Amino acid sequence: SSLVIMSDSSNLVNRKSKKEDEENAENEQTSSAASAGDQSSQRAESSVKDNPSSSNPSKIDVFTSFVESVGQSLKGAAAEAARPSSPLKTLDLAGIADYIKTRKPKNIIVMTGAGISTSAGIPDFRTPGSGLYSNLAEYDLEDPQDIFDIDFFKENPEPFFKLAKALFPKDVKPTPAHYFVKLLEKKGLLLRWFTQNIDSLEIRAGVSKEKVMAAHGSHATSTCLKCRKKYDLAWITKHLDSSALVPHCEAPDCDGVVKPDIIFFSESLPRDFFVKIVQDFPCCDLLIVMGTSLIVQPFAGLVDEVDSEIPRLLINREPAGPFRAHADAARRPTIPLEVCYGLGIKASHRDVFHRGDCNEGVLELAERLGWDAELEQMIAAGPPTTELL
Ligand code: CNA
Repeated sequence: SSLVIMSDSSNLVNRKSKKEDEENAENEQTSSAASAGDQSSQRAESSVKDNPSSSNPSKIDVFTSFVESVGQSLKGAAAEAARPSSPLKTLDLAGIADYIKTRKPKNIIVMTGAGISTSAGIPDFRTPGSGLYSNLAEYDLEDPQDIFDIDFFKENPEPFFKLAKALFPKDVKPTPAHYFVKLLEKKGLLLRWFTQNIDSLEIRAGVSKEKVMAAHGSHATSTCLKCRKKYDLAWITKHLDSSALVPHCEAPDCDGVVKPDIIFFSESLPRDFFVKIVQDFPCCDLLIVMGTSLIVQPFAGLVDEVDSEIPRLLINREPAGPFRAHADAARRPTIPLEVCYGLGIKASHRDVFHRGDCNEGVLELAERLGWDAELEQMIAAGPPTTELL
């Protein structure tokens, strides 16, 4: 992936991995071979029709339909052979639980977004009504995304700091979904947790710092945009509580604006993020995605970095990214797979979309795995640390 800066894009559905392109190329070869077969059957048909010695049209029809049906069977068999067999018995949480129990993946990658923290009281961006983008009227912005745009921030930081009070609430607690990922780590199954969130709840849930890749930074520290002096969370929180809305640097003769170390649109992502992608994704043996609209790039594109045979699970209130195709195909169960392929709706053999709340989803998965008592114990015990990233 050559994407480096953070951006909001809605063309993810059209983004295809190299592997998928290769698969499609194979499918195209298969279908062109099949259509070559069609052409030869057409040639056979026309040569029979052109033959003046042919006196019985009904025999020609029988022969033509025979050739066509053979062509169709060959085409179907080729498509069947080209379709990889599923690593999952069923495309649901039961199938994922069975995969974990029987195939014993040890390099699980988890990808999360703001939806994993909404039950902790932190609004997400895009949920209609409660999401931050639905509640920006008071900020008088032309585009809601301006509030997280670095160039806009440099000119007018006030809207961001007004919103920061809602984004950085005090005393937030990790959710059951956060503890589920901690449980994966405890069981030695977590390779990495790639998060878009800036709330540090991954660390509060007790997950080791080296297991967490905070792709969009964290509000745990802040930096003066002028002299680069660093400030901690206590310092910025004190400012957010004070009447002076925009925090200014306290270094002598500086007075620069101090910005929390979260990545804004058009800013580069941490170098470590790209290092971790290259290190981790080729080894991933199960991808679990939760609480994200998979719109912000380059993060959203990571779902395509796992091998094409690796199962991918999305737990979310709505379908997102490549899981949309899966949800579409499920809604039209009467359409045969080949027709789905023809429409560009690629029914997946390894994607599971569980529509619903993240907490409810992980609790069901934990129950199916026989981990529910352990998970409930962790939730009841509460955050094991007050540490941040
Ligand atoms: P988003 O675009 O707002 O999408 C959130 C997704 O989660 C939506 O598809 C919702 O339907 C879904 N959702 C919301 N609540 C739940 C729930 N309880 N259970 C299941 N699904 C739910 O947010 P993304 O994370 O995709 O966008 C990336 C942005 C959001 C990143 O840059 C973040 O920094 C930013 N953000 C982070 C936080 C945080 O740190 N908690 C809060 C708000 C925004």
